[in-house]
Formats: sequence, C-alpha cells, structure tokens
Amino acid sequence: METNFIDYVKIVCRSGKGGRGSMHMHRAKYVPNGGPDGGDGGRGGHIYLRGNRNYWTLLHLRYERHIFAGHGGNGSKNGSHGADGQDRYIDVPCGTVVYDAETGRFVCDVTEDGQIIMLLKGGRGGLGNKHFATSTNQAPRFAQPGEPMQELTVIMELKMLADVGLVGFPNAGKSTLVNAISSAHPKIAGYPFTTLEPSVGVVSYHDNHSFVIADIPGIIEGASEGKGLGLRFLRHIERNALLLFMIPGDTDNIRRDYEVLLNELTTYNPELLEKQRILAITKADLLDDELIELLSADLPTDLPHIFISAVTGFNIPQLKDLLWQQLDTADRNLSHSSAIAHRDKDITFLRDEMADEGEADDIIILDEDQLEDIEMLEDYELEDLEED
Ligand SMILES: Nc1nc2c(ncn2[C@@H]2O[C@H](COP(=O)(O)OP(=O)(O)OP(=O)(O)O)[C@@H](O)[C@H]2O)c(=O)[nH]1
Ligand SMILES: [Mg+2]
Repeated sequence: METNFIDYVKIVCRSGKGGRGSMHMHRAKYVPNGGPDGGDGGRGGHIYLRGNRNYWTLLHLRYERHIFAGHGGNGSKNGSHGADGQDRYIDVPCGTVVYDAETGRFVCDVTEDGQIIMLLKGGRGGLGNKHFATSTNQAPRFAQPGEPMQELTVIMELKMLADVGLVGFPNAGKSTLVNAISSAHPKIAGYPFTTLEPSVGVVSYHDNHSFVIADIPGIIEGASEGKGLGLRFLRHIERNALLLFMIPGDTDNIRRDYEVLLNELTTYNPELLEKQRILAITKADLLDDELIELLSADLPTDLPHIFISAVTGFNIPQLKDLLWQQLDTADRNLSHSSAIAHRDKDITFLRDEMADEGEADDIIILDEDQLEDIEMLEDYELEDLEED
C-alpha cells in the first residue's frame, strides 16, 4: 500500500575518517636540513541527528539508504592542516527513536525541536611528523594515520508524542471523537479501517491548557498474528500517558470486547498495561437511559468509564474533564513512558516488519571491527612507505 505516513526507515550511516598527518621534510634553497614540516590531517565529518518540528513523518528519509559524512583531508607540507570532513545532519520529527539495526540495541531518542545528538563521531585527523621531532630523532620519518570512520546501520522509528492514545476496533468512533474535540480532522466513514495511518490532534481545555490525542487505526482480534492492519501502529501509543479505550454502545458484549483489546495489547507489549486507562462507551445516542443503566451494571470494573456521543456532543465536556484529571495523575513525564519506547528492539520482529516493507532482502550485515582494522592497516602502510 502506498502511503505518505512513513514511521519506519533503515539507513546506513557512516562518519568520515580522519585525514592522515603528513610526513614531509622542509626543503628550500640554502636550508639543507629544514626539518619536519608535515601538517596534521583534518577530522572526519560527524553524523548528527536533529529534531525538527516541521517533519511529522520519516517520509523524507524513505529513499535515503546511505548517509555518509565527508572524510578529513590529509595534512601536507609547510605544516598545512588538512580540511575537516563535512558533517551531516539528519533531520527527524520529534519522537524518533533510533536502534542499531544489527542488534536491536536502543541508541537514542530525539524528542525536542532543535535537539542535536551526535550519532557517529568522525575520526580525528592524524598528527603530522613535525610533532614527533625529538632531540634524538630530529627528522622523524613517520606521521599518524587518521582515525577510522564509524559505520552503523540504524533503524529509525517514529513513536508519536501524544498524551492520550485511542484504542478500539474499527468503526468504534475514534476518528469521529478526534474530529469533534481536537484540531485534527481524520476521515470518518461507516466502514472498518477508514483510518489507515495515525494522526495527532491538540485538544484545547479550559484556562489555555491543552493536551494531545492520537488517533490510530483500529485493531481487531488476532491483530497480533497480523490480522487487519496488525499491531505495528501500537508503537504510537507506547509513549502516551493515558489510553482511551473506545467501544460502541451497541456492541453485543462490551466486557468481552474490552478483554480482546487488552489481550492484543498484552501480546504486543505487556508494559502497555501499566498505563492508565479509561473506557468510553461510544455512540450513546443510540441508547436510551434505561439501556445505559442496564449496560453500566456489566462493565469492566478495573477502569473508569463514561458514555459519550461524539455526534450529539453528549458527555463530551465530561470526557475532556475526565481525561484531564487522569492525565494530571498519570505520569506525563516522558521518562516513564520512555522506559517502554527505549527498550531494545527484538530484531526477530524486525525482519518481519522489513518483509512487510519489502526490504528484508537488503539487510546488510557489517562487521565493524573488521572494517576498522582494514582502514587502519591501509593507512599505516601508506605512512611508512611514502613521502609526500
Ligand atoms: N450514531 C453515532 N454514530 C457514530 C458516532 N461516532 C461515530 N459514529 C459513526 O461510526 C462510524 C465509524 O466512525 P469512525 O469515527 O470513522 O470510526 P473509527 O473508530 O475511526 O474507525 P476506523 O478508522 O475504521 O478504525 C461512522 O459512520 C460514524 O459516523 C456517534 O457518537 N453516534
Ligand atoms: Mg478512524
């Protein structure tokens, strides 16, 4: 399926290697033994990540398979310093989590606009031979090689930064609610899977307060085995402080549906159940008071509930109050939610996900150590053999 909502990319990143120091002897007319004058190598370019609030997805990185910083220039005669390699900045939306693609290890998390994180350090430039002159060796015939570059294949995942995440089956009325109370306007329709990609909207509350709500595609029983759209969009509720479960009032068995949803969440990640939850019984305009009373008697008891109708506006202000209250008590501090988002990635899942994206074939296994050794060797030999 073609979509502009890209929340997952894999990129090979490489910093620049340091330029080598020069091994050069000063030579000029009438200066028979000018001494060493080899300059230092420039440093290799760094690779940085930069939070940028103008991006909402990772779409702009979709076709960036490789991002390489520039190499440092070599030092040369007359003490001349090599140029520094060009740095590269990778702009990402706030909420991007980076993993090592080979091991699944959590690398870092970019949460704020303008935040800059060095992902890979460029190699330092080598020192030229002028640094190595001593009283016993006034004409050193060696210089330092530059430090090697670093290479890392990363997986970047966008995990939205919202306060409230919506959890429900398709057609539960999630998008209708988001339309009614927030700045976002996802499409609404009377068929399942209208929403194919997550979106976030800001809900304004009294006294200039506001909170952020995330509409995500519906999940169905068996989603953890890949039914429907699967569970991959659940990554977007990993950092929400509060989960709002939504089940329509005309559902046969609300309690059972709630169990099914909980079960799918548990399969995806049991830690999601540590979050605060609220249950909204939607489409209450289809129910009369008597029915509401009857249904109320048989609702799950482990969470607060509220009957709402996004169409008539019934209980919508009360829902906002409830969300606000619960958010106040929930740990809105990212640190708690981050514990989940920062877990290392299980890369057995990764291959499956990439297969979905048609990328499984180009998993590149790099042996970094080997690569570095080779670089070093090459440089050393060059230094020993040549004179600039
Ligand atoms: N009567 C009534 N119908 C509603 C209400 N809220 C939503 N609906 C209808 O329910 C259907 C599904 O609404 P959506 O908001 O698209 O549902 P969704 O949960 O976003 O569904 P997916 O995106 O497919 O997961 C639409 O036909 C809505 O008009 C409500 O409060 N009352
Ligand atoms: Mg929807």
